[in-house]
Amino acid sequence: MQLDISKIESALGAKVNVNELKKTIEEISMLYTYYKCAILEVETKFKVLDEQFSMGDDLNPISYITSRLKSPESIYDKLIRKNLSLEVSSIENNINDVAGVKVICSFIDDIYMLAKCFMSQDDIKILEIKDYIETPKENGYRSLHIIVEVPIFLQQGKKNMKVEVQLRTIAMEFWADLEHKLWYKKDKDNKLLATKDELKECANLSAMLDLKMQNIRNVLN
Ligand code: 0O2
Repeated sequence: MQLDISKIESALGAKVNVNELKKTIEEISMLYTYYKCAILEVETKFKVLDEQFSMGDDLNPISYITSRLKSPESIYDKLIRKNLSLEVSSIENNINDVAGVKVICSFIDDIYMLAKCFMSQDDIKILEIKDYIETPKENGYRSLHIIVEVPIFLQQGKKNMKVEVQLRTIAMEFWADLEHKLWYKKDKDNKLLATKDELKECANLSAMLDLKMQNIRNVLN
């Protein structure tokens, strides 16, 4: 990798140790590759479940799956916010959502059915479950978050990596996506607090839509 050291030094306003910098960059790139592999493992698990369920009378429980790797800026913001070490090892130890997989389901019941199947797989270690569907966040955010450790199999052996899986319905995703664009993590003027209430009202409306759809499904089935 070619580094423009003078540019980095002028941005930092200080001299840098080139060898140390190169080593850190290599370590971070390697870590990102591991997280990418972990995402592939988790995505495959959900795709397999989706295929299997689509063989019966039911439609596919999964609408679609997306994944993302947290940006280095966002990782370091979080480490700084939590007053944690900025060493590369601190990323692995302290940040649970570097690798994120989002599973968008048709119905609320599908979320819990898929989560149960996924969590019962014997190579998955569950680290934390946050059920923001049962207990929505104050702003109305709903989603089921499961933080797991999943093994990836490398040339030198097995390595366990953390992945945050978010399961939600299409309606929950619709709301979270727009709220992320409009409000989440943005400093808003107090004058705009009324829009916060309106966003919460929208979250409640979309939750009602989910319940109605689930009821219709229950009746038809
Ligand atoms: P981004 O930009 O999506 O990457 P913790 O990890 O427990 O220290 P954290 O990260 O707040 O604390 O955990 P939580 O509550 O499980 O949230 C993790 C992710 O869920 C967030 O990642 C968002 O993607 C999503 N999320 C949580 N709350 C909200 C919300 O109110 N609105 C929206 N739209 N998304 C939310 P990041 O890293 O915060 O953000």
